Amino acid sequence: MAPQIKYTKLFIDNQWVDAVSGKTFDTYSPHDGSVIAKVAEGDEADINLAVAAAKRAFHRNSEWRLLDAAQRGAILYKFADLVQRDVEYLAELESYNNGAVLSFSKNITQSGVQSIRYLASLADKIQGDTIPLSGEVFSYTLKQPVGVCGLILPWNVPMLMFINKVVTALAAGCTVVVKPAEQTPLTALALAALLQEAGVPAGVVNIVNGFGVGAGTALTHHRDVAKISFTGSMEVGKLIQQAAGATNLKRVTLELGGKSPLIIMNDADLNIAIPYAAFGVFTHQGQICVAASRLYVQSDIYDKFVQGAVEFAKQRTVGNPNDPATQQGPQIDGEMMNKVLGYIEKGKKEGAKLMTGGKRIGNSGFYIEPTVFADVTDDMTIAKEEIFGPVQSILKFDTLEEVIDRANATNYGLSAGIFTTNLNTALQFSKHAEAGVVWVNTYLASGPQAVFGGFKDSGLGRENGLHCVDAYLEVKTVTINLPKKF
Ligand code: TXE
Repeated sequence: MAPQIKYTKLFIDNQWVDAVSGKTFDTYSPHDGSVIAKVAEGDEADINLAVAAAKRAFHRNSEWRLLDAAQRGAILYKFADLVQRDVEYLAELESYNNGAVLSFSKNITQSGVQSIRYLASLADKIQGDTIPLSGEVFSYTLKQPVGVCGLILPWNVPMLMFINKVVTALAAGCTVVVKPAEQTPLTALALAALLQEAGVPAGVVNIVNGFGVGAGTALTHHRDVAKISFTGSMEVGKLIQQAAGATNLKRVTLELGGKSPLIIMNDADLNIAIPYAAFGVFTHQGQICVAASRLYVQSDIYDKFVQGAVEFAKQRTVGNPNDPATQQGPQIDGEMMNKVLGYIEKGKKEGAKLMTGGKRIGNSGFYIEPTVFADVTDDMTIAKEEIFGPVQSILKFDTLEEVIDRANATNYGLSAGIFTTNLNTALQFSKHAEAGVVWVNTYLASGPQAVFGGFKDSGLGRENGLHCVDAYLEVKTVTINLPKKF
């Protein structure tokens, strides 16, 4: 049974409101392409109202600003309890709107609860330093919330992205305007209702659904927005940095795409390397920024590995994300499905060997067969561009030296992995991989405690980890004249 959709309006100043224009847009089920709700479509006028509410809520005398840091944390812990209470419903709603397999959504929602608790715990640990300045002065630093933050979300893991960005910003003491992805507005709205129930004061969290050009651009160009945190495509990330530069030098955190290399050495244990390599690229239909989309296999084991990878891909069950037996659901929408199918065609045309898959499944919903290409070379489009689909591209290499250079020969730098039983090889690769995250004999292992973010064009700044609130803080040095040094 489809989960109930309770919220479809904009959430501004703790009120559910229609868009100023009165416009709505359709949101769809990726399973069959049907319209599941009409959602209020915000644009510049609504962003202006939301930013004004967030600015009021950030005033030095506001209820939010006057809370003790520990009280801020307590509200966020309450939010975690409410997400835990509704974990089944939220996971179902997420799957309904973005096509993620239900078991995946359940895991993600549950880890979201863990993330909220971790981030909530940081609220009362924000502290400055005392500074040994020369002369008869006393000097110290204050760390203060940066102000109103614009948080722009993607559609692939909308709830976890909401939690990571919103709870970090709130732990720091900021107020926020969230622009969910146009494909997946529903869980952000459900989470906003839970934040209100947890006791977050009016105006601290505002949600404006809408499109990138419109709501998104209004937010990134608004002078009263002090910071933008964005997860999405590299192209839009660069536009956001430009908007920040063209307006008020907003602080910017960007988590962009990847073209992550996974290296399989001759000495790897193939019983774990083959399943992990598949898990790394096929999880969530390949729609994850750290997807292991360039799989480099050393020459001695290449043929055996390709055979194993193909068998593995063929066994994957694709179908309705709500069916517990399903391992792979649909792509998010028709546009993304066609983009992935276009990459598959390019792979064939440019000479990669299609070993299995390659086609759309049925003509309802946006399903694609788990696809494996062998004999891929570095110059092919499928080895260079982010596909964001269930496509495993296997490349051959001979030496560690060679593969480190080839793995790093990309503008992306989000993640990398290696399977080897040689410690020295693992350490060498981990040191030289140009990536913000490196996995050894595992893949996708993560959590709120682990710093996350990219080198090069994969992003700017970091999320998660003990210091993640720093990205939402300004540091102020205060120096006081002392009549006598002591
Ligand atoms: O991303 P967009 P799309 C990658 C992946 C995918 C590609 C395109 O390769 O195939 O990006 O996906 C908002 N100003 N990733 O088109 O457009 C938009 O409304 C301000 C990687 O969905 O970047 C949405 O809320 N905002 C990725 C968000 O940006 C703008 C996750 C992301 O949309 C805007 C998703 C603008 N000019 C896609 N234009 C990851 N890093 O995990 C759009 N938006």
